[in-house]
Amino acid sequence: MSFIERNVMLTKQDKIDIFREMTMIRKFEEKAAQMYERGNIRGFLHLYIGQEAVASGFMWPLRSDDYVIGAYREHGHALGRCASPRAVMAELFGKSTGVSGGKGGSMHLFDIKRRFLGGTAIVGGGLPIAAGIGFAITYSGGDQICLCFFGDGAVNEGSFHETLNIASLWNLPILFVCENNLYGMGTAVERASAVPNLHRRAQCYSMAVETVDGMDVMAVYDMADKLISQVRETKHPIFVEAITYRYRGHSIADPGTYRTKEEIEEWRRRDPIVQYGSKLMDEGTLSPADIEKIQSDVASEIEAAVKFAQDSPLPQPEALYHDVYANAI
Ligand SMILES: Cc1ncc(C[n+]2csc(CCOP(=O)(O)OP(=O)(O)O)c2C)c(N)n1
Repeated sequence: MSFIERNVMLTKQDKIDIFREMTMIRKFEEKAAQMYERGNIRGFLHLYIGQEAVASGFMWPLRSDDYVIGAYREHGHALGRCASPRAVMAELFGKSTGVSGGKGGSMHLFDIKRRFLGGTAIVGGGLPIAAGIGFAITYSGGDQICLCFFGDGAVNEGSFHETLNIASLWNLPILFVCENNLYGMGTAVERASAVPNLHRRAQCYSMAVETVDGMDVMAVYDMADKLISQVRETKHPIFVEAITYRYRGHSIADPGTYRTKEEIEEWRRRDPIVQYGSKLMDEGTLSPADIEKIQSDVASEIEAAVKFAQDSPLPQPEALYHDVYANAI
């Protein structure tokens, strides 16, 4: 996992690292589900399985001083932004060594060193925060951008419309990424949105809009590389809709009976990691043995993360009074 500068062609090692990162996100989540079932993780747990190409493809072209904000399905974003799997797992376990000191849990991952300014449990809640970050960048004369992830459900929230309006009016350097996984809890997009082509909802705020196949990591990377530099240069926001799919239910408690097995199978056939792995094998970047080795190395790293989380202490009661106020960015 690393940051690269824009317009640098992906090297062979970058491509391998992207594959490794997507594998890490997938296996980390599978392990988190298991840990939840064993009672090591409490509260809510929203899995990102199926959407890995969006997190990896969008974050790979970012600079280390750019900002990222997620929503509540944000384990993949935190890991893609280079947060350590140990610190993310410890956060899920509610331990003091977690990215948010064990006080946030699954929906409130936060890593200031990597400028990952959090998940948020409120649908659409990250958008106004992104506007604040964008304004702070502009006000301080910086050339960073803010990458803001949210789900299709957020497009029906007032905060979405207020944020896009002000971001366009004030020329805030934000790339809005809607991860359209076709459902908000159990409700299909076309049953919730009068205009189901969600990018059209953003068009009326006078900004460029794009759509991308969120199951194809290289398509996402190319789009992200282009749009991130465009936002950086023009200081004007852009909206992109990534069409993707979550294989699991809305949260771990949701059996997902509102979708047919056939529909899920259809999307699984386009699995972003399998597709990308085949492409890398076809072009000779990876062999089947390399893929197996990556998978087993990642599995060992995750086992170590679980052990670290298990062995870590719970936060002390006085931690309640820490991290209440922060310095301005
Ligand atoms: C303001 C607000 N309304 C309702 C909820 C309850 N809620 C939690 S998740 C969710 C669905 C959101 O779906 P989407 O934004 O598409 O994200 P996805 O689950 O697809 O990642 C809802 C309605 C909430 N957390 N916040």
